[in-house]
Amino acid sequence: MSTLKEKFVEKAKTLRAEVKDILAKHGNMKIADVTLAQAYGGMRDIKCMVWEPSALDPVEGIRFRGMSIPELREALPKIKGGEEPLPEALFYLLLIGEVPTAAETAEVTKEWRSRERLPDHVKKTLDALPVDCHPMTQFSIGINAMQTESIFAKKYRDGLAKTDLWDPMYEDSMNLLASLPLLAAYIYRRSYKGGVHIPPGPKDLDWSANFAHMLGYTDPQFAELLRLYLVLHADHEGGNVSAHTIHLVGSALSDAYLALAAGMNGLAGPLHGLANQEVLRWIMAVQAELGGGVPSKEVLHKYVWDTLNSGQVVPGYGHAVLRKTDPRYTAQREFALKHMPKDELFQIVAMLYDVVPPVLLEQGKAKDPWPNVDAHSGVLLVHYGMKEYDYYTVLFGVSRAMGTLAHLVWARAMGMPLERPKSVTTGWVKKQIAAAPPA
Ligand code: AMX
Repeated sequence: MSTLKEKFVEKAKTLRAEVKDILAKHGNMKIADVTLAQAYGGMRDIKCMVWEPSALDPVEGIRFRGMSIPELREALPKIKGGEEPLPEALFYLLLIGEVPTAAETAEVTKEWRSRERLPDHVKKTLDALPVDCHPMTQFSIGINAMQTESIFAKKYRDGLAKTDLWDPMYEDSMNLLASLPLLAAYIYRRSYKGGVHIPPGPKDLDWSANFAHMLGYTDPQFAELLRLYLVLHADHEGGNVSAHTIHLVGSALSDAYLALAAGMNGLAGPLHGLANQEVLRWIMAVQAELGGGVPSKEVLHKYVWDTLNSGQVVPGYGHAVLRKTDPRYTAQREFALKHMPKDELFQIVAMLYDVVPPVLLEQGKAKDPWPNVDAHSGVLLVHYGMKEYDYYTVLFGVSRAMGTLAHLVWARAMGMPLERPKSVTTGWVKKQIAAAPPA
């Protein structure tokens, strides 16, 4: 058994016992009251699910197993001479709750590289789609097509005990994580590079370097960017659309492939992960209007107001939970300042940071006027030549698989039940109001 799996078995045993004890002693403790505004308003802030890999603070931003983004960038193992953490190390942290050593990280890299596989029928399924089919649609279909490989589905059919279901979920998750870069690269090359595919590289390449290689990018700095990108987008606690969907679908004992594909359909929404492509499209539109170059702050100010006045949202700004600049934005800004300070698009993104929040505050609707993760990622990718912004959410999806699959393995290990909240009708609401004592 690998170190990762062995450690997981140990940790799961402890947490199962702890939670059993907590529920026996405090199961009736109230942790949330739900208002009508919350029931009608997208369930904001209702504490009603458990998610171990990460937690989101409205002001501080995300913490992966208690660690902030700057802490992670410092502490997680890197490649020799590299500056950005290895996503494999982050996955270890998300699953186990401990920072891995370089050797433990290398073991994950080796395991993922040995498990990578894209079955022929998945390629044929993708090839049957129009070449201009949105990459996220291809990604979701591709993951569903890979479900033929599910060990969980086979074991369940054979009659596996509930307590053992985490094991095939772990195996599926490891196989999926190993193979997602192959699927994602296949989609990129068929959509934008004439279907000229690049097979996986030498086995000593780490997960991100191999992904960069299959996408067709040879600049080692692009692989560094990919490492950072894949780390930053990996998890954002359990309530966001993609994570929550993956949890919900997984709770029906659907396997990792079915659950992940469902979540990717949510990530493909413009209010969620698709915002990263929308940001680039929006920035390029203002640049095109001016015939290129960096617009003045006055021009950007008018552009932001025009966007709002036409009833659209400013992509990359605002958040359902965050109330300060997203630390994932800040990490990407630091990368840009180090590697591309003079890049024109980066300069526009930096100017938007000064222009957008005051406008959103003046408009007075958005609770969070600050940039989120999607405000910055596109310009970094364009700098290294990846201009096909329709593709960006696929990269987000490859990364998001890490946190959500770590959660699914935990969900099975903890025996988390079918999720089934209660809905009500407006008729029921009216009756409650009528029956309530006068205020
Ligand atoms: N531009 C314009 N209006 C905005 C806005 C923005 N960036 N952010 C919020 N608002 C508006 C909302 O549309 C809402 O308007 P309404 O009252 O007319 O319906 C009002 O402000 C209140 O919204 P909120 O409570 O502050 O936000 P929310 O929790 O309802 O939505 C989010 C959060 C992210 C969907 C929203 O901020 C938004 O649409 N942002 C732009 C899209 C984006 O960047 N999404 C990516 C988020 C990160 C991610 O998931 N990857």
